[in-house]
Amino acid sequence: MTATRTLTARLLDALAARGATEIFGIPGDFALPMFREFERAARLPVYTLSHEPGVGFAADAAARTRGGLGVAAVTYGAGAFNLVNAVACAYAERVPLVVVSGAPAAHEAASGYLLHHQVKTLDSQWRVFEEITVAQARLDDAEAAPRRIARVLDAALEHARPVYLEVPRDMPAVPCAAVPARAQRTIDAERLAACADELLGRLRAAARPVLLVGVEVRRYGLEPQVAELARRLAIPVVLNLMGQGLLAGQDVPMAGTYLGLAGDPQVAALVENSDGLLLLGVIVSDTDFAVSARRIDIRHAIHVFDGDVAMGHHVYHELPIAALVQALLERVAARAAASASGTAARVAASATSAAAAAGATSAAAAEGATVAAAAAGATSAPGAAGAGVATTGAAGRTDALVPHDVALAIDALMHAHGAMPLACDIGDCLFTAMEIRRTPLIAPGYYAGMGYGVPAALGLQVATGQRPIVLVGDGAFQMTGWELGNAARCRCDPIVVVFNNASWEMLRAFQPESRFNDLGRWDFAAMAAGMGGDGHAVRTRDELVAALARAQAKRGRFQLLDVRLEPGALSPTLQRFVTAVKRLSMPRDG
Ligand code: TPW
Ligand code: MG
Repeated sequence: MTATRTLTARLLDALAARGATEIFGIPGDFALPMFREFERAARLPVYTLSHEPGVGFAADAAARTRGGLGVAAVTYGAGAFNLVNAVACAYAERVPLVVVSGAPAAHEAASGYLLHHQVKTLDSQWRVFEEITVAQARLDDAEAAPRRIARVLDAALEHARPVYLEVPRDMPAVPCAAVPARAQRTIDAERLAACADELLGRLRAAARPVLLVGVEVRRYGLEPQVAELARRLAIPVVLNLMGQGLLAGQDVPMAGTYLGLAGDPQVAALVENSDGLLLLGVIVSDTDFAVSARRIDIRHAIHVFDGDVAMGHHVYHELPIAALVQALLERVAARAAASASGTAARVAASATSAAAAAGATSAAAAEGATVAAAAAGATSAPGAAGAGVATTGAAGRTDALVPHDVALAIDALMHAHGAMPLACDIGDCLFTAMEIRRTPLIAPGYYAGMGYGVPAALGLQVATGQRPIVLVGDGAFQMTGWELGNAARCRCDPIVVVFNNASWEMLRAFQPESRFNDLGRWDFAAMAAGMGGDGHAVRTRDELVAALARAQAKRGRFQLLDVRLEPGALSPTLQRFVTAVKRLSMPRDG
């Protein structure tokens, strides 16, 4: 019945055509007609959660992990404003999240009354979202709707950023024509060729080239291509905090994660001493780059980001990263095939010198070495991680659990049972995640908003079918942990590891004298049953290992490990991070 398809059905078709596989949402009276049409159309399943921040984080995680659009549907005012922080995070971290908000109908707007949920003017909400989205449309005209929907959804994918659609409540069921398919952008072939040639020229001229792979590579679905490019270039490959987990499924030698002074010194030397640093889709933020011992000379760096390619003082505008990677692959492959002394071989030769300059044995030798091993100053390969749980212990340490034990135990679990994706919150759990060996990870590593982990895990599992491990602090769990009560309805059974230190420990680390960072000791293990899961209180390393194994074996209910940590026990990575930040950004305090 194509002729009578509604505006909502057309919107759902367009979302599905651009990769969306579900909607997360919470209705309200301005959104009820839209949600009714969601149900009638039965085009994409709707997962309702408890609080709009959770809706936003779940939809964001669905987009991050599956690729394509994530969709968050909310009501006007109270619902949409509750979503603002999650959309801001998606904007900052480049996630194509579609906000679909109900809204008053045109005749209501003309009534002269103040409408409930209205803040200042009826457009206040629009203006707030204008600041944190790259395209907006109000679907108040059935004839214009298909074009507007296409423009907005295509912008989300093109920029990998959130967009905003407002659906007045008299519109969801009106008949509507189909939304045009995604338009292919034309790219200036000459500019692309010039850029790719110049980029390779700079890499070839560098004695110590390094490839730092960033989140855009994931957002544009380029991990296989970039992995192939990295293999052909044969230069050291590193990630940063925000990009942790990238290329996890790819067969690429990885030198490690760049965290400035907080991370592996060899990786830091590699990046900071590079005279040909290719920042491919990297969000260059203070989290990793400001805690460096040596300022990175950005004039020597090549920064591919947000549609632009900057090399020194030279910028190529409007070159999508996908096209650039393709152009590079074409060039490197052709020359490598044509001559043994082509680009790949020459770049490979310089890679060896880069590694030597940095004091590393070779990029290839770093392959397989875990971040955990690097952080612990150990040399164990992943295969030894299991043994590490039982035997690793800092000198003089008691049996009390420390965050790094969680990293070791998760390494061991994955070694025994295969990789699982991580959904991580902000707090020491994120720094501890850097000590876990390569596995896919989602976390707001740059925006750094708390409350992401648990709802993101639901989004991840709904969108991909994979069972995640959540790493979350007690403070962050207090914000959004209750969304676990929706896990069963969403057919999700994450393993949730709560770093329960009765503290906002990361804040305490920066300012130890303040008592306001004390939290009560909440019994999260006891709460799990009330939300439809199983809770396990964990106090020793043996209990941790046993509880993880039990949790892994039990499917169908979420498993919560309430890991009781002593306040003051930090991961080695957070310890170094705090020292570095204090040294660099608060020199007078230190
Ligand atoms: C939405 C500021 C950054 S880290 C932190 C706060 C309050 C403490 C985290 O406590 P938690 O983890 O979860 O117990 P841990 O390991 O430090 O003990 N509000 C938001 N986001 C941020 N980042 C803050 C406040 C913050
Ligand atoms: Mg805490």
